[in-house]
Amino acid sequence: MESIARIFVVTLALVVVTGIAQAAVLVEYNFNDSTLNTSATSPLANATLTKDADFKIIGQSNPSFIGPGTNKFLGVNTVWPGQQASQSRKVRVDITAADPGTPLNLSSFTWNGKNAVSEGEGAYDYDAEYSTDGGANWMTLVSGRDTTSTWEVGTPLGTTLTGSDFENVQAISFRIRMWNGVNGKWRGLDDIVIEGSAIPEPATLSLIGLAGLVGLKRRR
Ligand SMILES: [Ca+2]
Repeated sequence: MESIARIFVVTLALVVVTGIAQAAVLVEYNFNDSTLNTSATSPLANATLTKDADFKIIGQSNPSFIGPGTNKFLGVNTVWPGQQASQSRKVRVDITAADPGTPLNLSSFTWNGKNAVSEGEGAYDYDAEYSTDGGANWMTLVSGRDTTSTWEVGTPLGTTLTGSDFENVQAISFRIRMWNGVNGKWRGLDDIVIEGSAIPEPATLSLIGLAGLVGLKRRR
C-alpha cells in the first residue's frame, strides 16, 4: 500500500508541476524599423502579422510614446473626415502552435494605441476580435474608447483570455481596429503581445507518470 501511495503522490505532483507552467510571451510585435516583425517570438508559437495597406512604420520623437523601449510604431498618417468612421482598417495576427503535439493555453492579448493631436493626444474608438476558423467569423474580445492623453506609454489595452476557445489552441487569429479618431492626425499601435503557455497532451502526462512509476520500482 505504501508504494501505491507514493506512486500516486509522485504522479499527482508531476501533473501539478506541469499544469502550472508560467505564462510567457508567445508573440510580441514591437515595431522598430522597416521590418514589420521585430518581435520576440516564442519557440512555442509561430505568428504572422497582416495589415491594411495604409499602415506603415512611423517614427516618434519620444522613444517611449507608444511602445516601450523603441522609437517606432505601426500607424496610419493623417486620417481625414471621410475616413473617420471606418472600422475596416485593421491589423491582424495569426498564431499557431509551433509543435502540433504541444497546443497552447492563451492567457492575454494586449497592445498600446494612440491618436495624436498636435502636441497631445486624442480619443478614438477601438476593438479587438478573435477568430477560431481562420477569419471566417470574428467574435468581439474587448471594445472601448481610448482617452489616454499623456506623452507616455499608457496602460496597455486588451484583455485576459479565458474560456475554452483559448485552451488547447492549435491556431487562432486576432485583429485590432481603430476608428472615430481626430481629423488629420495619425493613429497608431505598438507592442502587440500574446501571452500563454504550452501544455503537454494527456499522452505526455501519462508518460511522465509512467516514468515516475518506473523510477520508483527501480529504487526499491
Ligand atoms: Ca515600437
